[in-house]
Amino acid sequence: MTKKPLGVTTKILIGLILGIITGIILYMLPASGFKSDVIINGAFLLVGQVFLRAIMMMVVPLVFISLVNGSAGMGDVKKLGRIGIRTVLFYLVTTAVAISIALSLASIVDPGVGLDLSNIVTKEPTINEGVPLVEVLIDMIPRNPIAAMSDGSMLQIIVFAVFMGVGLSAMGEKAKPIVNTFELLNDLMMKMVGYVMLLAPYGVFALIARTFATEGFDVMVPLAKYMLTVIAALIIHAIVTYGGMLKGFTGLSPIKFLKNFVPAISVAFSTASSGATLPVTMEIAEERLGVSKNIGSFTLPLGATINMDGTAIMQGVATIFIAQVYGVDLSFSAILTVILTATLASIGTAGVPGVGLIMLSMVLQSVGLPVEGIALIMGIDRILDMSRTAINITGDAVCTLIIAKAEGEFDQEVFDADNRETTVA
Ligand code: DAS
Repeated sequence: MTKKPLGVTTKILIGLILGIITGIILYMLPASGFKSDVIINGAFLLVGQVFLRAIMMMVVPLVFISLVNGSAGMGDVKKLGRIGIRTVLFYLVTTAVAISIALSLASIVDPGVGLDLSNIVTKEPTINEGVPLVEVLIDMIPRNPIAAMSDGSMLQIIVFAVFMGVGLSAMGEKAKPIVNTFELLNDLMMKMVGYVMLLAPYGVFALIARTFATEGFDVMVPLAKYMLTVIAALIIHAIVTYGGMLKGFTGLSPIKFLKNFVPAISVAFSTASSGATLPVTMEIAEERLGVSKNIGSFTLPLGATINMDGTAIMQGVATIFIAQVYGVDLSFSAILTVILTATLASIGTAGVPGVGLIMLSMVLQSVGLPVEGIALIMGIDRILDMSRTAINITGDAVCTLIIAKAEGEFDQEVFDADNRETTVA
């Protein structure tokens, strides 16, 4: 019997595991020109960045085309409005739950108590004054949709594409040629994403191996309690909140969801970017989770931008950690302010590496904590960024699945299918 070739999903998982092992081995090997120049900053940098750019290249055209296609295909504006409100509500509530879990866990663990951080190498933190919510809402309307696309302003692209889709669906039969064209273009985008996915196993390996080979593990020791508290809160949120929501709202198996969603989680972990992972998240949602194109093309780009539960968790733990290091006792109203600020802060931030740490300065300022505290945790943030990005996109997919099922735009057969690989080439 001929051996079934390994599918892309399995290869990505192998790439992830081998990447971690290779990176740690390289980290332990003595420093040498060959190791750093040829392997880490040569081969791994090249393969990792080529893969990262290839998926980034797909984000704007895929989001624009799939959103026009999805909102035009939605049929009526009332349904679009209902789905929009449900989606935003789900995202905001899960983010508030996420940061509440983080604050509670951090208040029990006390990661910042009794720490001598004088030997931590501190870098200048990036200060984010934050943008008032009103300005964030106004800024969602693009002055120039082409400029929004060239800048990759996701919320502005979403607003313009949905508006265009609503116009197309209101035009009825007359717009059929344009709607058909967008349907074909959407299929083309998915085909191109499939080709890019062929690179994923190698790209994931190279990105992970390079990160682990260059990460300063010795700096992690004094911050181990902080890191473990963030990771524990991420895991609790994934199991309790997402697992509970999935089981409660849809009756679907969280384990089966996880098995279907592994490729997207692997790409999110290796790239530390929800935005870069978006093409993979959208393809997996449609081809392995059974979510209809119309729903996924609307809720996932929105989620990649405004839904960052993992980020909110880091911000919650970091706020308690920094307050404890500086000996500040946060009042209950300050804790509520942190929950509100971090939830709102996640709305306007694009899903790119390190954005959560920049937004943390806004959260700290809201409760009068010294922003310099960010410098204490910057050195070890990369590994946490990768982990929380994986949670960010998982939250997007769980909310999308719940809404798709509620709207009758879900294919149980696709979700239940076994041993299927995402279509490539
Ligand atoms: N890396 C961000 C993302 O892409 C998350 C973060 O920085 O907190 O979701």
